[in-house]
Amino acid sequence: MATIDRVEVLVTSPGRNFVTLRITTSDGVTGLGDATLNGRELAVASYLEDHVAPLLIGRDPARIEDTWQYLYKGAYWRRGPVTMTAIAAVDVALWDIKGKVAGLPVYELLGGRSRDGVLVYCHASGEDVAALLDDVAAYRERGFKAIRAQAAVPGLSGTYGVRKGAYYEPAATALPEEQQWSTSSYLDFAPFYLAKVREKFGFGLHLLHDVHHRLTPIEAARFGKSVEELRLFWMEDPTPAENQEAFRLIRRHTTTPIATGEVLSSVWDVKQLITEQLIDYVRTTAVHAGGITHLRRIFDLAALYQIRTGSHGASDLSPVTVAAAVAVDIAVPNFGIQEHMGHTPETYEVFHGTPRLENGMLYPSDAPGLGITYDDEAAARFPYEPRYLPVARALDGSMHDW
Ligand code: EZ4
Ligand code: CO
Repeated sequence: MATIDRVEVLVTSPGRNFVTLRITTSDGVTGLGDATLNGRELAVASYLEDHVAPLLIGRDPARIEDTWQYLYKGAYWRRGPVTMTAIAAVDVALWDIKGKVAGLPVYELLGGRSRDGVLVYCHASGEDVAALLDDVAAYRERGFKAIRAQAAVPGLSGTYGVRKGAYYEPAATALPEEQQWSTSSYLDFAPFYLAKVREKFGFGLHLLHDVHHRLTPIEAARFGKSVEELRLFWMEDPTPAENQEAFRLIRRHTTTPIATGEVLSSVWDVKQLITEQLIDYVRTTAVHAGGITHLRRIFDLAALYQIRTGSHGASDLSPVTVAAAVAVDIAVPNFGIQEHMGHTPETYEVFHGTPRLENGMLYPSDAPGLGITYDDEAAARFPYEPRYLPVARALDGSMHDW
């Protein structure tokens, strides 16, 4: 029996911070897992280094489920993003190893392809409506079939989701940037620009929008109702999802589909949303919700309730997570859509072999395992720097959800 011989926690910052777990077996097989928790990176690095690595040495790398249960039940303290991201990194690295040992891509181990490729949505944005429309046009030119639209709310400093340069990176400052928020300005403006997108491009593209946890249930209900005729693919995170029963109220008022779950870490965190059919798409990921093993458990529960998948895929999820996501997405029966922002050229200097993007679809690599390799020399050129996500304050100066 091969054993786990070496466990390394790799921290690098090629354009943004990434934490990666590398497990090496006694047979010399390596597996990679993403452990990046944006703005709280070193907490997960320490959890892995100080509390998980010593438990893995000497274990059988083939026993993925048992290792998952050992780390989950063994922690005693349940769930939470730091624990679930650490467990995820181990789980994904072990799936990578299992694929390499079998000589098969991970999606083959998950039952094989259910579809030819994975539909993705990209992020279009603009400082004003004209800039947003130009950005949507540019993404359509590049072949994207599904596009998320966000525009800067007039009069507010720093709206979520609006790109400044070539790449959108919200965690860009050494201390949290303070942004402004006004619910009434947003509710007046967002339906207006989403209508402009439909007016210009028609209904031949999937249109998405991220509310980013900013509204109360009744405000979210009003928003969903006001954009109903625009037939959004979804409105994302209309309210902070830790209040799962809040979605009952939104549901009573609107047929606009709802997606949520990017900040949630376990099946328990989405159980009510799924079993009461309060959402249409579940956005949990392989990195923040316990790896491939646990994500499949969530997606299988969702399938029983005709809820489809729509995993988070922002650029703070490393190319290892993109590969893990595509392996799951291509295999599960209830796939919906996959978020895809891509990464900077610096990031691709460190992570090689990311899934191929063509005509708005992602295709998994046919390499055994997940197909990602980590370039240590390149990584060493990009040392860790502290970076925080922004915070949002209402116009009276009080804290709001960012
Ligand atoms: O703000 O990943 O849908 N995507 C998102 C992201 C999140 C970031 C936070 O780290 O909401 O842009
Ligand atoms: Co989001």
